Amino acid sequence: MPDLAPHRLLEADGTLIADSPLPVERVADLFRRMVAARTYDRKATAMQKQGRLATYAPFQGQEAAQIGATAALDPQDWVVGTYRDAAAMWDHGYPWVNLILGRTGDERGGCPPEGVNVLPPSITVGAHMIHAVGIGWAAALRGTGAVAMTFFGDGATSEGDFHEAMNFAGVYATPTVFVCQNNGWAISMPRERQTASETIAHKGVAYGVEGVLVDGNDLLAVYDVAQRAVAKAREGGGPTLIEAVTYRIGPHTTTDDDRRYRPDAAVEEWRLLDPLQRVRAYLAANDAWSEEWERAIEEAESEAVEQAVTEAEAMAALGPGDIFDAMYAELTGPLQAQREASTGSGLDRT
Ligand SMILES: Cc1ncc(C[n+]2csc(CCOP(=O)(O)OP(=O)(O)O)c2C)c(N)n1
Repeated sequence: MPDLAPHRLLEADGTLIADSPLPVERVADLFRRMVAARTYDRKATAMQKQGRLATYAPFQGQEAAQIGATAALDPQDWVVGTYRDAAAMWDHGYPWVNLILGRTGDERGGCPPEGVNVLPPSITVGAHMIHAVGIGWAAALRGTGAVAMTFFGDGATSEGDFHEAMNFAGVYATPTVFVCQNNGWAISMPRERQTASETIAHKGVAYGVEGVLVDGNDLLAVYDVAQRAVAKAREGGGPTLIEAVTYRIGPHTTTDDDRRYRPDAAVEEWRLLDPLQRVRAYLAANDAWSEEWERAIEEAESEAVEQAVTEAEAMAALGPGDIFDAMYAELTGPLQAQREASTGSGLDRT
């Protein structure tokens, strides 16, 4: 049975309460990545308001849950996440430009560079966990040693796909690490009404999958449990279900008004548990942080995101014929005819 007290290594004030699984320099590098991710999140939210992105799902408050977990992966491993997992995806190599294209509805966003083992974000809640199990199973059959890590929310654990994925992973002992970011909400549905399970980590019991509860706003604790789960999966020990308890500070997406269903006070309470502030305080206590350094990271990343936006906006728009070329290796007769009809219609802008 999972422990009911979430695993924690860093207190909210940055005090380390047990041995750190990482040296200070490595923690500083992970902090840099968290700052970079938050810079992207802030800019993407602003760009949506300027009408340059369609909708955007902010992940503020969940940086430790995502980057603490992906930090435990090797490049050969896979990340399979959702619309809210841009930090995890980017951290594992998915370029900002692809994420931005995806948010403008441009399908090219879903095609990362060769060798980047990250699937495009799943908008269908829960469906991608099955893919992560399949990827892990394939890796096990091929003996590559790769692990698939999948990210999803508390709401996704009420989907049938979650149960199918967990069941298969348990039976076949696939190298899959399930990372549930319990951020308190599934749009306007609070966690208490989502499931009667005491914790989400407990849901592993029924499938013979080890469940682990962790403070999702504690970078070191998330890394600690993730690296143990990844090592276990790589050695053939099967899947783990990690429940990272965190909070969605922003609205569900830029189309949501969260003030209509949750009190500001709750959000303010969680702001005090900010995952970046915790690591900042820890690094400062170890003489490994300065305001100038953090500002320089923000400026550099802001510039990198600007460049990605310029690149995305400069791309020629897709034409009707492109869907055929992107979807099929070979066109059947009727599809060929449809392609010709669409590109000959004068609508093709390529
Ligand atoms: C199969 C499916 N059902 C419903 C939706 C609509 N929907 C989009 S996000 C969401 C809530 C998901 O909540 P959770 O899994 O907790 O993730 P979070 O958004 O909090 O990160 C819902 C119901 C969807 N995209 N896919």
